[in-house]
Order: sequence, then structure tokens, then C-alpha cells
Amino acid sequence: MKALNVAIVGATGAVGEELIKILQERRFPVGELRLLASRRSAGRRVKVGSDEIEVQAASADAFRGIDVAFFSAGGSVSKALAPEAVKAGAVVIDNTSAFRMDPSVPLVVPEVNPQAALKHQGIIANPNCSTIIMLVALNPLHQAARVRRVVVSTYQAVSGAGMKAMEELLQQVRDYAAGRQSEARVLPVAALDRHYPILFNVIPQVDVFDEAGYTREEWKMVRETHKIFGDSTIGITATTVRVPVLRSHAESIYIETERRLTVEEARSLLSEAPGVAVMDDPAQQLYPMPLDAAGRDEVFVGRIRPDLAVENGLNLWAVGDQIRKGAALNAIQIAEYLLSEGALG
Ligand code: NAP
Ligand code: 12T
Repeated sequence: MKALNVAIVGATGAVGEELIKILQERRFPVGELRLLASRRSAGRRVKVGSDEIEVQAASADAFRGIDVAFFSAGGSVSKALAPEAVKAGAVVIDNTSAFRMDPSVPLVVPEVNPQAALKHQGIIANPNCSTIIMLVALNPLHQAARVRRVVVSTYQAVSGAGMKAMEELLQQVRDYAAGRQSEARVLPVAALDRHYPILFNVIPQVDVFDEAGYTREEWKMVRETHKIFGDSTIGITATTVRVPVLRSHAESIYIETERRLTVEEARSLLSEAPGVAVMDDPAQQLYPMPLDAAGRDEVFVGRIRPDLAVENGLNLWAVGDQIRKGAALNAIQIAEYLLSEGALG
């Protein structure tokens, strides 16, 4: 197989580091690996296997000779540089929210709608982490019984908000243990003025508030699900919440389906589904938790049970490593799919 020249924009970040790791783990056919970040990181050397690669400042002319560029440096960097990467001949797989709702940009979860990726015009968008985790779990149920209604609440890890948020929780732990006061500077949203501690706390705000009292993260779960399932008639309502967990998002998901699904049927559909691992045995206190999912590829599903008040209602609990399946792994699976279809390089 021909080796591909790969660029990672945001290579020094939480998602960027995971992209580097997974490209090696899965033996993605990499020729040159070009690591790009902000000017602050230019010159920094990063160990990649037995090599050391010098990080370069991302710029419009950093994409010469690149076949595939993974972007995870925030929406404004993607808006500025993804079109430049495409001009240079690269296929862009973008982890930010910059292009997800653009009708000319496919929004892809490989377990759900892989073929959509083939219609790209240079850019393919990776969905939001909470959306990916939810849809890997819901797709087998949707295909079998048509999901009509979703009520979801998330329990999101601090690493979802980047390295600085993860460092903030760890610093609050150290400060607490040392009996020191600490100051919150990052969560819930770094760019806003008001910050709250996350240690011993739960913050019902992920991303900024948008229309109708919902946050952008909540809107992403609604709109991205409609786009990926190709059905905007599904009634979805979300509450996205930050919890003091380092890694892996958890979600309490309630669905109503057109056709009635028994718990046994749902469990069997989920057991067969790609990318899903059922972890569900209340008698053994077996259910997935963030510590189980961290570093793993699967979306774990447990607590599968009927709504005892509504005929076609089911409850589930899904947990997934949002830096892997919610971001880096999903992006690399998209590139692998293009490769397998002869549509890359
Ligand atoms: P992060 O840990 O804060 O890393 C941000 C990265 O972007 C760093 O490599 C940083 O480089 C780079 N960067 C910042 N400003 C830049 C600029 N002007 N030009 C070039 N590079 C720049 O953030 P992250 O968690 O990896 O997230 C990155 C993106 O992925 C965000 O858009 C986020 O919404 C999305 N995402 C994150 C997750 C997640 O679970 N963390 C999941 C899905 C999607 P320096 O080191 O030089 O500052
Ligand atoms: N604000 O990729 O703060 O749209 O956890 C992912 C995670 C945006 C995104 C977060 C965010 C995204 C967060």
C-alpha cells in the first residue's frame, strides 16, 4: 500500500496526541508525519515511535505534499486553514465544529454512515464527541425499530475541554490536598469571564449558551444526530453536564421507538453492533464507568431497561473515551474507510 503524507494540526493538544498514538497503534500507512500547532509550540520535539519530529507553526503553506490532514486546533484555525489544505490537495478530516452543519460537508460516524464520506469535496467533519458516543449506541436500535424521541443527559469529562481543563482539575486536587485555596480559570468555558471550580462539583454548562436556554453542546447533539441519521423528525432534547472525571464521557439516554423493542432484543442488537460492548449485569453490579472506558475503542452500554410507564420507552447508559472514539479514533476510522474504498492518496 502506498504510504500517505499526514498532517496533524493541533498535534500538541489532547486530541492531537491521541491521533499520533492511534496512527501508530493501527499501523496507518504514514509516509511523512507533519506535526503542526501554534507558533508557541514551533520547534518543540515530539517522540513518535523511535523518531523525533519537530513541531512546526501551522500556516497556509504547511500543507504542500500532504494527502490527509487531521484538524483539532479549534474552529477558527479550521476555518482559516482547512480550505488551504484542500487547495494543496489534501483531504481534511476536521474535529472541530467549524464545518459540521455545512450541507456540502459530510458528517461521519463510520459505524453509522460511512458512505457519506465518499461524497466529500475536500473536507469531512468528525461529529461532536457526545454525539458520536450516543449514535454508536443508538444506531443498531434505530435501524431495527426507528428512534422517534431521545432524552439525553451527559456526564462529560474535563479533558473534553482540552489539556488546560484537565490540568485545572488536577491542580484543584493538589490544592485541596495541600489545604490551599485554588482559583478556577478554565471551566466551564475558558473564553468567558466567569469560572467555577470543578472539583467536588457538577457544572450544567458545556460550551456557551445559544438559543432558547440551551448550550451549543446541546444543540450539537440535536442537529448532528438529525444530519447523521438523515432524519430531522426525531425529537431530541439534551442536557450536557461537566463532571470531575478526567477522561470518558457518560450519557444517560432515554429513547422511544416506533416499534416496541424488548430489553432482550435491544441487548442482542447491541451485542452484535460494531463498536459497541455491552456491559450489563445488575446482579453482578456490572455497568460501564469512565474508568472502564478510558483508553478503549468501544462505546460501552449498560443499564438497559424498560421505561415502566411508557410502552415503547427504553433507558440506557453509554460510556466512551471521548478523546478516542469521540475524536481521534473516529477521524482515523474515516481515513481508513476512504483508503479501503480506494478514495485516498
Ligand atoms: P487542546 O488540548 O487545548 O489542544 C489545542 C491544540 O490546538 C494544541 O495543539 C494547540 O497548539 C493548537 N492550537 C491552538 N491555537 C492554535 C493556532 N492559532 N494555530 C495552530 N494551532 C493552534 O484541545 P483539544 O481538546 O485537543 O481540542 C482541539 C479541538 O478538537 C477543539 O476544536 C475541540 O472542540 C475538538 N474536540 C475535542 C475533543 C476532546 O475530547 N478533547 C473531542 C472532540 C473534538 P499549542 O500547543 O501550540 O497551543
Ligand atoms: N466545547 O468538538 O467543551 O464541538 O467539552 C467538544 C468538546 C466542543 C466540539 C467541550 C466543546 C467540542 C467541547
